[in-house]
Amino acid sequence: MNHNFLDLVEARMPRDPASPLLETEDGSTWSYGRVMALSARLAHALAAAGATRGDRVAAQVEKTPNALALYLACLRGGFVYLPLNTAYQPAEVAYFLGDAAPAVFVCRPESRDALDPAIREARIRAVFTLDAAHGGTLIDAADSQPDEHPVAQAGADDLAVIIYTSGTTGRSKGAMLSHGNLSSNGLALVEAWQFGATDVLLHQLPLFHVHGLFVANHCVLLSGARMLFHRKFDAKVALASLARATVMMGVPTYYVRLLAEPGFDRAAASGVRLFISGSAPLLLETFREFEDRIGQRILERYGMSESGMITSNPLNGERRGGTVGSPLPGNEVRVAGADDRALPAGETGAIQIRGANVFHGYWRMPEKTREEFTADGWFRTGDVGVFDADGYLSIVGRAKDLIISGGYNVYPKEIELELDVLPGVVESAVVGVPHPDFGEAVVAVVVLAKGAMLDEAATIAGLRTRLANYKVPKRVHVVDDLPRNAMGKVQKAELRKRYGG
Ligand code: MLC
Ligand code: AMP
Repeated sequence: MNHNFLDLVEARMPRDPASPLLETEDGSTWSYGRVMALSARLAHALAAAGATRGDRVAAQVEKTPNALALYLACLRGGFVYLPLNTAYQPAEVAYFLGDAAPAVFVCRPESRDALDPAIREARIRAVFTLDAAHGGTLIDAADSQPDEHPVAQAGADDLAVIIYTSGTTGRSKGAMLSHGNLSSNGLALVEAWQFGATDVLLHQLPLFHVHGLFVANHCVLLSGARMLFHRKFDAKVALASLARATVMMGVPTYYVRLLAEPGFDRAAASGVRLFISGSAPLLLETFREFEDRIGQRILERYGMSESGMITSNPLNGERRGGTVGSPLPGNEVRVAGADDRALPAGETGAIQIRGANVFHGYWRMPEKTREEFTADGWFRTGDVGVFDADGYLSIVGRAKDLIISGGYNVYPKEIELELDVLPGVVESAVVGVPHPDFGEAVVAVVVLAKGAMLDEAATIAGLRTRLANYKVPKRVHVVDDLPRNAMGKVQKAELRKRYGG
């Protein structure tokens, strides 16, 4: 049996290759057959460029049907896909290329020059471009290739994708996901949310993280459905598109922005059977306002890069605001105490998970991987939660020092390391403060050497050249001292309180 995730997709795809898979904003339709044929040509082109089974293929490209086909091409060829956020700056990309050592790198034509030092340093064998339209050297290389390519044989544990997630030490870790991980989670979601061939998903999420790449695409691909495939989220475009959609997925910011549109009402949403939110906490306030205005409850679910989706509110039962529902099939969740033993409902503890969806460790970090699993094999999510008596899980905090801004994760340590090397900075602390649009916003607090000065705007501008835009602090405050507890640890809660206004 072939456990390649694409084999499962092909087995469940509509019989007629002319069936539509996606429609872009300019109205062009891509059928299943067209995307699959392109993925075959791309798989040939990647192999011709030297990629072999298990090699990494890294991509930092705009969201286009070509980018989706590139992902599928990697599955098809047995290559390991490594997607990168388009906001990453060259210094960040250099780390990923150095760490993952891909055989092939695909980038945007306009960033090719800026990335050249990183590409050379990582000694990448083949570099291609993909643009925001339908061109690029990768397409040129694929054009003359055959439309068919077998799906590479894969075991359930064979690596399919590496997703980098930032680390508490400041170094990003590559979460290794297997074909079995993708299949089990994809099937669980199709079942839980009852995706079918008549569904039309409004897909406005970016393609380089678990939410947009897996959750959204896989629900569609495994059910023969189709999607309105938009380059990015825009509330007005979303509002105008809802009449043609049956399901929408998004991070909470999407719903906050939709609710800010006066035209967003019951009539506008009447054709949509399901609104799904995840990647960051959905405020109870947003959940309630949505229900009042639209007459539907947003379905909130919980997941992470290391495991795909973990829990979900029910499609048919009661959707409870402020909770993320109960474990998805094939997936065990426990709330554990300091001794890694399950606590009863009502008690708060560390969320730990086990199941076919859980990843196979961090790329080339066996030590780090060991630390994140308990002795009895459960993965420590770093989230803190509590089950209620009916089995609904609420996430009440995070043991990891993490900020989630507009659905993107920001690890304070990474920003602090950048701040600490600036001239005149003695030390720094980065915290997340409540933000009406992004949920949380990144704010920095720094202590300067005696007599040193800091220009806030220039500091922010400097950080923008080193860090992805969503990681850059919205404000940099200068203080005489950072508040510390008796152990000398910086009291971030105190800083959040002080700068939360
Ligand atoms: C953009 N900006 C942000 C930001 N996104 N600031 C903080 N947090 C963010 N997330 C800033 C830019 O720096 C810029 O600042 C300004 O906003 C406009 O940039 P933009 O690119 O035009 O923004 P916009 O298109 O409005 O993007 C906002 C957004 C986007 C919310 C639509 O961030 C988004 O799509 N987020 C989704 C993230 C996601 O898919 N997460 C899933 C991870 S998977 P300036 O100063 O230059 O104007 C995961 C697992 C799971 O977590 O469970 O799903
Ligand atoms: P990532 O590393 O990008 O995969 O982000 C995973 C993290 O996002 C989880 O560990 C949670 O902290 C957070 N997260 C995802 N979904 C939710 C949700 N519905 N509510 C609260 N936090 C969430």
